[in-house]
Amino acid sequence: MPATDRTAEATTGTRATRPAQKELKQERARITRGQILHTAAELFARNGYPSVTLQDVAEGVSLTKGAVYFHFANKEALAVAVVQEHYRRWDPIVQEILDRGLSPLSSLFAVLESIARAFREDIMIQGGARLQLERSLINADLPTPYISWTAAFTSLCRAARESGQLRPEVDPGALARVLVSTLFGLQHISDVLHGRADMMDRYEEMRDIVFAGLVTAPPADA
Ligand code: LUB
Repeated sequence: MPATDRTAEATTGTRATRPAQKELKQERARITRGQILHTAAELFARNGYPSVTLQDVAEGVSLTKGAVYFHFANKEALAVAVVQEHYRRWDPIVQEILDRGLSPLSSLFAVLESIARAFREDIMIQGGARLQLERSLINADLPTPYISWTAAFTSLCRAARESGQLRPEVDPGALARVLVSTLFGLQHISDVLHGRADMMDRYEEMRDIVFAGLVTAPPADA
């Protein structure tokens, strides 16, 4: 038992400490689960789903296999959790950008740039993306890829067109699909060829080329 628990008991020694101890225990379990997930994401990102074992994950977090099983029933469950966490990571990133109150086109560019940066820097994003590539090898229901970004980009493109920042003939859904395809492709190719070192350069060149013929004028608030 860690010192914190013993201390709490020694200090008060009453039933009143029980809820606090329970919270502490839950908090420790939450932290352990997060560590397992982080290590699993690293291993999946680096080695791919088929070659990772629960034993590798346990060793990576210095836990027994049993301790890992307490949190995740099997490797499939671990893969599902990494992919779910991949998608959860986007919500605060997008929210922070929308909260800036930029014009739609500037918001869209900021979101695209944040996605490229997250693919370069965030191991959970990287692990989740590799698992999605390997989804046919994973015997579990993973969230359907690409659809949530396609929907989000469609809204932003439509707003940018309606506010006159994109040419009126731009089809928001078509542009959204092109953006998801190119972002997907550029993060993958940057990973394979350059270990993601050139990700932001590839993003900027994609943005400049894709939008060159579509914007009515560069956003004044970028
Ligand atoms: C993105 C990947 C990798 C699309 O699901 C998704 O939306 C994606 C895999 O899960 O790229 C790029 C915005």
